Amino acid sequence: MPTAGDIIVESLVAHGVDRVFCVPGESYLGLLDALHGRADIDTVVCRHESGAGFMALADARLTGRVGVACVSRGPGASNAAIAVHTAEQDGVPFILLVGQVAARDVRRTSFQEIDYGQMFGAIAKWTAEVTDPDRMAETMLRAIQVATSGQPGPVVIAVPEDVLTAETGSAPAPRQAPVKAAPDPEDVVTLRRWLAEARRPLVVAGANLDRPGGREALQGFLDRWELPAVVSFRNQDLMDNAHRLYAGDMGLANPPAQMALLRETDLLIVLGARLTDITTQGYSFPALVRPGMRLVHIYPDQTVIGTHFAADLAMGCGAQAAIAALGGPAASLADARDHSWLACLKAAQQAIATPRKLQVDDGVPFEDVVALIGRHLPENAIVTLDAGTFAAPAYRIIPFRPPQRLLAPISGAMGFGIPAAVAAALREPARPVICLVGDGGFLMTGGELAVAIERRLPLKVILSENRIYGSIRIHQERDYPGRVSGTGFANPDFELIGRAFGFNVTRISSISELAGLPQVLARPGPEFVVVDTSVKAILPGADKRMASGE
Ligand SMILES: Cc1ncc(C[n+]2csc(CCOP(=O)(O)OP(=O)(O)O)c2C)c(N)n1
Repeated sequence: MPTAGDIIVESLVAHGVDRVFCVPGESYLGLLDALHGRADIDTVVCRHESGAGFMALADARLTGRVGVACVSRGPGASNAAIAVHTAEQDGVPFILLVGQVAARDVRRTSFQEIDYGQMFGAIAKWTAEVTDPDRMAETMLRAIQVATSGQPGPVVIAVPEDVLTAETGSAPAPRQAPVKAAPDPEDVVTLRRWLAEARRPLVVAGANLDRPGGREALQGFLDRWELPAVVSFRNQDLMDNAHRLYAGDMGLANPPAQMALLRETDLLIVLGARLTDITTQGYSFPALVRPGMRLVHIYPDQTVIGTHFAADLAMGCGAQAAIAALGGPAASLADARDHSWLACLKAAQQAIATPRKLQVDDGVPFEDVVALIGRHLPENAIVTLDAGTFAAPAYRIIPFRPPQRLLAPISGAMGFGIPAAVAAALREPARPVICLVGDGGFLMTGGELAVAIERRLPLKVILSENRIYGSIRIHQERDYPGRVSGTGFANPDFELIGRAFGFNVTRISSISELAGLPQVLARPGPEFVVVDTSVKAILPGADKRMASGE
């Protein structure tokens, strides 16, 4: 008879999961045993539960399936909490499987015991503790369904160690497709009319299009209906940034002139995005509560549309379903659109994307590094970013073009970049994977490069060394000029660290040395590049447009 642990594994496999990320614990030996010897599921052993969780999220974003991490009770689950939060913020389907104390000791304040319902109640979509092995299959079915449907997100399942090893007569959860909702036919007729008559329509394209076929559907929709689009926060890889209809992204602080242009729209179609604080520029675009233009919000979760901004059409369906239903225009739109406005939008985006020429004497402006990478990015590259000010130019300057991918923490979580790169290289071994990371973020999860050694992954890591928590120093200098506190640090020898992890190491200390970077990145093996990054280039006083990349 199968154990509850077997039921977990079989249910995951039935839903297409072929890889899980773990840090082991004695609390879930039964699950590890169920994974033993399975050819259909790869168990990736990580060094920190945050790394395991971030890897699961990056993997989920690349596969479109649920990401899975397995961790031990108390300490393991606590380390993994950042991935649960990031899955919630980034809208990524994620299951965190936690070994729990033995069933008889639950709620006795036992060693390493936590009530996960309380711990994760505010950030997980659902949390369950399974006390009956016969309910394991049902729990897995619900976990996968909740994690993948509507607004995808995190689910936490805790299973006492003795329940994991208990036998059950129940069958594993069979594959069940996520719920799909179709748009209302009357709304489709209305929106087709509005699309045909709008002078200055604008699409805000979001993460719901980050799934198989989503990018092609978006581009076709924009082309057919002659619609300019901005992408929601950190979703630059949804469309070709050089396309004439790409109008940029909703970032941490878009320039006022660009925002003034965007506000001229007479039809704002939010397509597969949530209207969160950054995408709405602090709930100012569109205006709370009456948007000031026709607002159409299309999103597969009815609980997040029409909640802050009154929508003229609130369509609770997936972006691709809406695009398919809308078809194409019945007549030419040549006279409908305000072409000078389209041109102004594109010009504004191009101005933002133009690298600045910064003259500094304290190292390399990281913007120069990013600009060079942008010019030489292989057409199938995957770029992973950590959180930090070094990443800010990447969102503006790198001209992403599908199938290139950007994996960045929408939640702003430091420590995401390296694990995401490891997971991406495991999932897409034929594609170049480049990780940009700061010296602060690297030391949070850089240990996961051990997985890259074990799996022989030819990662390219570019580490920005500026010896400060730069993003925070920028805010500090702005708010408390000259009063540096808690934002500087000393570093280990990163070249030695890179070598210790089996990388070929290059240091770039001056702008003249930068020219060799494309050749380094073109080499086949693992490369670790340490850049002596200028601080002067990012602090107030330099042209600091959108400098903070937190
Ligand atoms: C886990 C986590 N801790 C703290 C922060 C706050 N934070 C955002 S950016 C940043 C500094 C990042 O420093 P570094 O990686 O060195 O990059 P830099 O900003 O210097 O380019 C900090 C501390 C965060 N976003 N995530």
